[in-house]
Amino acid sequence: MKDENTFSSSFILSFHPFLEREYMVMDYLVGIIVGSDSDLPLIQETAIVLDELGIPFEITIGSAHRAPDLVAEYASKASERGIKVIIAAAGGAAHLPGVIASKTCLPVIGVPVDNSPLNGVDSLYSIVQMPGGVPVAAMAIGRAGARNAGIFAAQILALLDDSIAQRLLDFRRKNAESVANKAKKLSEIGLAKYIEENRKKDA
Ligand code: AIR
Repeated sequence: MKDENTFSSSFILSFHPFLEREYMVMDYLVGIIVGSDSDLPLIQETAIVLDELGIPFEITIGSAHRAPDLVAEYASKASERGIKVIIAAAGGAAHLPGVIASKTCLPVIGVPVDNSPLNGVDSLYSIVQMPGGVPVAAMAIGRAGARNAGIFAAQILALLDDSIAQRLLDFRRKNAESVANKAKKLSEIGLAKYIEENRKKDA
């Protein structure tokens, strides 16, 4: 097993920073990389969904513009470290997923971060308009995209892993149950009360 020191110093985090669960470096199946630490609150959505689906992941910070060499090294070595899917999130001129895709044959999922004056439309265009030959799977802007990136990574991994496939089916079932429960509650308490209760929950 390679240890972290065979990689650029301090570039790989060996723990799950949000949920404080430890994973072995070679156990990681998904590599998450964000363009700035300011993207971490959004990408936490991805971390939470991957954790819910029982998929070990690493998370780190790079920048296609501020630290291009680190990003290139991360991308070119990810596969040999056992990573199967890379999720890259960036805002503004979000070239991170595309640059990573240019340095690896692993599937790359791009998440447009909605923190710019253009609210992530710039990031979406940067991610979605890849030239033919170097694909990136572009997710929706912001929170939905961050969540879907985790689910989409799991769907790729599930092709060769029955236990992940089963967890995805359970996840879908829970989603459907949650919608059905909401519909039931709405029919029981009515529109005004439902909205009022939701408002209280969000406050
Ligand atoms: N970014 C950083 N390097 C290249 C890009 N596109 C993005 C980050 C973040 C935004 O710039 O992904 O969303 C602002 O970064 P910061 O560090 O100024 O908060």
